[in-house]
Amino acid sequence: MEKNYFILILLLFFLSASSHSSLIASYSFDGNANDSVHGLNGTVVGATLTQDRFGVASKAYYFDGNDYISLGNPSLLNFTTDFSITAWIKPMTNSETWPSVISKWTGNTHLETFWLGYYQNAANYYLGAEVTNAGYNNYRNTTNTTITLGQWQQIGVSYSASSHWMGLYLNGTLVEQWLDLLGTNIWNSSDPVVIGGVMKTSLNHAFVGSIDEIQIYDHSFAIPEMSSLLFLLIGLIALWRIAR
Ligand SMILES: [Ca+2]
Ligand SMILES: [Ca+2]
Repeated sequence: MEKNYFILILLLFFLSASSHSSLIASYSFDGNANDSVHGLNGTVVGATLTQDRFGVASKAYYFDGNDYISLGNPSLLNFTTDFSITAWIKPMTNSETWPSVISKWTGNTHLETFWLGYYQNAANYYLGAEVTNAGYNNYRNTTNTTITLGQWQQIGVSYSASSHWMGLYLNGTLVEQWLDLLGTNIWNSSDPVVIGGVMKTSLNHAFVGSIDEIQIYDHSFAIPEMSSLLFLLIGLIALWRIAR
């Protein structure tokens, strides 16, 4: 009886663990803008190959303020509930208030389906992200954590519709999070996902600097990991009880 219970718990744990290994697209930018997961290859418009964070040539892209890489509008990137994005960036001096690392426009004025970038206020550079749900625009930026110009750093955003949660990450650490996002399903559009700006009728919020290693997931980081840990804990307790 206890053995069957333990096997069930192990099964649930592995199902839970496997359900959030859903990397949708990965761009190493090692010589091109191809996606190694689903072939959602980017179209490079003006961006040029540059050194990555290890100083290796032609393994990242540089954007000079009017460049972008379009991923088009593949259905795999039409997120409805949860998503996460990470990217390495080396931002440079930019007169734009909200330089955009990756985004998708809703087709309506200031509303982005999703957006990851930073906010410049005086000489401070706050990490920022946005998700627009039907009827509700959710923009957040960090208030304590800042990013640094002229230096490589990894940034990330993770969003869960069911938890109304969004978290911002810097160098692998969750630095600020919110549990008060409004609305449920993401307001999607037929506009393209763009790296290095927001494509409206023309390029807006252009990024200046280098971008590398973009990874896009169709799940939220925090919530599934918590449930996996819970299953792992229950599994370990079951194992302990059997061993006793
Ligand atoms: Ca690279
Ligand atoms: Ca250019």
